[in-house]
Amino acid sequence: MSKEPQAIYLKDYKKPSFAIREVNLTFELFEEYTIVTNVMKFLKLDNVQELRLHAEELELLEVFLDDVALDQESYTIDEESLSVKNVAESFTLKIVNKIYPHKNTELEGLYKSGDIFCTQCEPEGFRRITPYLDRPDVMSVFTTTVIADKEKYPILLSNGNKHQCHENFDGRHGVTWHDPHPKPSYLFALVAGDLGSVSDEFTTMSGNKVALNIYVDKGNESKCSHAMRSLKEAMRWDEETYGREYDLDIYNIVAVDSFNMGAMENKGLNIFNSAYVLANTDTATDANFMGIESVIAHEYFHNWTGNRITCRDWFQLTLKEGLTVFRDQSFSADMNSREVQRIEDVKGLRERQFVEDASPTRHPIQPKSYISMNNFYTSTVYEKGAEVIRMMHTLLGEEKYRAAMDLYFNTFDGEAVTTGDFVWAMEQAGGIDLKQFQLWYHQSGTPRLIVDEKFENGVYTLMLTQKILDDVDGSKQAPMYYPLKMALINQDGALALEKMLIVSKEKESFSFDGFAFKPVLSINRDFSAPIIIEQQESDYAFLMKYDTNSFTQYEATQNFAIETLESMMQGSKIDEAFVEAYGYLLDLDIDLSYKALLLELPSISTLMQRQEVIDCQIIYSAHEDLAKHLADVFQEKLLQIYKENHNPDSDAIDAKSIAQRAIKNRVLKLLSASETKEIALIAKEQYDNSITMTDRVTALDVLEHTDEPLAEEAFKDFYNKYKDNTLVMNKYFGLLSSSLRDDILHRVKTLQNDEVYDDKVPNLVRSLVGTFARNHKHFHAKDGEGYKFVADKIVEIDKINPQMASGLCSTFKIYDKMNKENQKLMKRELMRVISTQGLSKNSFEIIDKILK
Ligand code: 0A1
Ligand code: ZN
Repeated sequence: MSKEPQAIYLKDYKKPSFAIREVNLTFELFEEYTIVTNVMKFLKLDNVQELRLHAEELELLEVFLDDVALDQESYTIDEESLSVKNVAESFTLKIVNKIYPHKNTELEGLYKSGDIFCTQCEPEGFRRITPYLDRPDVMSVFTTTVIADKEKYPILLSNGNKHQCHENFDGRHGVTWHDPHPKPSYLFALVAGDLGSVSDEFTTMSGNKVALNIYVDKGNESKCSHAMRSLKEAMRWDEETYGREYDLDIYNIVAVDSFNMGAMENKGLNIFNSAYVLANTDTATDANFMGIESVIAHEYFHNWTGNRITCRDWFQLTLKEGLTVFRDQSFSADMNSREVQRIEDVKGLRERQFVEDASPTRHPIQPKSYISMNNFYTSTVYEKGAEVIRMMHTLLGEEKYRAAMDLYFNTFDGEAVTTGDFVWAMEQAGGIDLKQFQLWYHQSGTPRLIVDEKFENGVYTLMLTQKILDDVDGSKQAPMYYPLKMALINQDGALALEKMLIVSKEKESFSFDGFAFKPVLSINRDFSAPIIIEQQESDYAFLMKYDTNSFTQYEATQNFAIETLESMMQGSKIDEAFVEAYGYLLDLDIDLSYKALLLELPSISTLMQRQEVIDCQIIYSAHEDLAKHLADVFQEKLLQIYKENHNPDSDAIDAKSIAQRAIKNRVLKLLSASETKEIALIAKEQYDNSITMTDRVTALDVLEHTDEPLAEEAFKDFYNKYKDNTLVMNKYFGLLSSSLRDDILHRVKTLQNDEVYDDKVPNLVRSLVGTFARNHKHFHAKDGEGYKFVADKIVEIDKINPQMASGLCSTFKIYDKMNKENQKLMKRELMRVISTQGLSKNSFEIIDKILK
């Protein structure tokens, strides 16, 4: 790199010197370029002479200050900005500039996804469209006119309400949109295309009618009904749960195929990765349906938590993201099974966030500095951020939490605020001091709690010690404050007491008396705090039977399996007590989705996280041995569960049908560990006859791991059926690159040449290369070829789309926990990538942290 990229610090935050009272934008879209005319009304807020606007990769055509054309001496341009000298107290600036959307492969700013013009402005994409004060604390009223060829782009959209249509003589037309709600530039959006659409209507609680439209590629209209249903449910839920209603006449959603993330909450015009809109049972799995419901709701909920009240600066990102994730998780829990939702949320947190929090890229949910803000759309900011909101919800209780949210909305509506402002509202309405609690915003790493017990003279004492971690830079951190739900269960299985403790000191103990025998502890019920419990001893088999909390019952099952696997990794034989307990689970008559979770063995990644020095090979072999043993011992029962729940003719997506598919596919996967022809044939039959994508995907996965010729036949069939459907092809690539078979790297390399694959489409990169980099067996192969392949892809993709490339860099973040041999191989590749000429600041930032 020529010059090391510079970090930006929260401590350097300064208020803006100018306000933009209104902005009027005109976009003239052409195939080869776009002309943007930007008229802004400024107001000076403090005593400065110069206005400095953000501007990146823009071709400036004209600048007018209060209608007078400026000569080149009156302003200066550099790589990041446009500065205008000697400006008055209030003035109008008109800027005309040219951009090239069809060459924009970064997918930030205005770009083309296939034939559709679309935008992505969060966090700093707007400055790649036109010069602006591109920071979230500058909020303005936008009026936007989009002009384009009428035949090619009949649909022209922007934020707010439709204001006016314009007909031109030359085959071009235009539409003007007006958004009355002041907003920061990151919420700006524009779409132009020849799109199909599905429409509906929603009447808000105060009787306003809102037009709902989902725009998709023509031919996909029939795949929008689940998204539309989810949107209406979300709108109703936010009214009922938070008293918040929608505030424009129209709510538009547009699905595009090339998108860096899941979706974006632009005011009144959400832009979505098509993977989170389009679904029918032939092409989408049950998990996809759930994902759509949650992302549609997430973006809708942002209208209040993000758009009406936004972030003062990007360090406050968790203000809107943690809160909105908590809201979408609560919504999904209300729509589906509360117990399953909680376990799924925690699983996700541990798989992604705990790994990040143990790595050199760890950061507090409110980071202190960044080089590229794009790198901070992390699981920490989102998922740990949601856990922090959830803890406040737990501490306050439902009623006070709702009062605190009302106070937050009433106090800060229309403003750009900080996480401190949010906590203030929680403290005021909750009547609680959250000073120590606020450390959750500023400290990194997953807190650990060492749990010891004592039982004497009928008194049970719980002794807790917080293990305080240092920050990444070695600085000391302090003990945390959190709610810890616990229960004590009598030896006969009866619940003796249930309590919420407040943990706040480095060392503290809690005593409970009146016990004839030592009770069994159930700790961190509902996962009330996002911490790691270190317990010397526990009776997991007992808790699997008697714990009344669905989360800790699940936890006991996982912990028992982990204990069993870890002793196998040390050379012990399989613990038959675990096998017996697993058999007990098989017989339970409980909700089948929950049962499917109980029967799942801990993931490879869970076991990796617990190793001091990681060696994947030992984990894989213990995992395979245990699965095979369970499959052999319980074959008959598993087959019976499979048969009872296999309904090949049903593609219903109600809770019961989804649960039946979940349990059936769980036992099929477990049975496949025995690698018998019989199971392969069952999977093949499931592939051939089922009518849902959920069943087909599991069948393919099982075949891939059990029977090469049958797998080949099924995959060929799948390819031929779906090669024209990119969303389904993502599954195809994902299945093949997650395979544990020996020749995988070679196959992944070959798949890059498939006519469907394209390095420019983020979903495809994620499903082929991203999945491979998470295939621990092959990524960490001892010949270093896995690392080399991913490093080569990082270098290639970094030139096209730095945000995608830095996502791939993150897969190296367990570098410092790997064994010496793997570390050496990883280092070689990381050094090669970081010394690449012209490497983006996105990739630089991640690799630099890993290597430090
Ligand atoms: N705010 C969106 C996520 C998002 C962030 C950045 C993007 O591009 C760089 C795109 C989307 C959300 O939370 O849904
Ligand atoms: Zn969000």
